[in-house]
Amino acid sequence: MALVEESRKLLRTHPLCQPTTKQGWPMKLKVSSWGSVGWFGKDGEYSYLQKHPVNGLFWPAVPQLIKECVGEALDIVGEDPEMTLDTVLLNWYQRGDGKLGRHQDVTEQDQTSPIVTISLGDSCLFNIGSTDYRDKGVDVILDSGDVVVMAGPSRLAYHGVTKLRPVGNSIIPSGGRISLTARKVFK
Ligand code: MD3
Ligand code: FE
Repeated sequence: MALVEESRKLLRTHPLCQPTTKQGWPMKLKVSSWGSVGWFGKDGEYSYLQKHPVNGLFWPAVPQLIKECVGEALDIVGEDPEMTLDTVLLNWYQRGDGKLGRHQDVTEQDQTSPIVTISLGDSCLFNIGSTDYRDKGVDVILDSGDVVVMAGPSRLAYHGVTKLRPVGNSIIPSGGRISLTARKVFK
């Protein structure tokens, strides 16, 4: 699958790194990015870095294929398909223990533009609630090829990746899940 090929190409120059939570615990996923900035967590804070946290290289430009997929998704739901993609975060979830605790996406300066995510590889159980953290939310299965657009009030909803579903998938035969999340970070 071409998006997996693009991901593998990114990781040859910009290898996966494991972020830490604000409390300093290693997160159960690894990340890399395309774009002018890339999300990372270290030293007790979450931020957008201009360079890879280990090798210091600037992030590569967002591939045309990803721009096209994201633009088409935005167009389908009636959002601006020309939205600037300041970053595309690649999250890697290992089969077995990959997960992401419940959180709101608030590292961005622009917290009103939509967020678009493409899921690849293993399916996962995803939970989405509301802007009230006490809301238990609903569980949704995200399968390979699913594209989610978080626009309007859902943009600030609490969400998380509960667990992977360890069943064979043909595009990442060794198992695991990749999510590609496109964002406009700057206003
Ligand atoms: C709901 N990623 O990177 S994707 C993240 O599957 C993140 O890798 C998850 O949460 C993943 O921050 C979830 C779907 C998604 C992305 C952004 C959202 C759901 C969202 C923003 C607001 C609400
Ligand atoms: Fe998130």
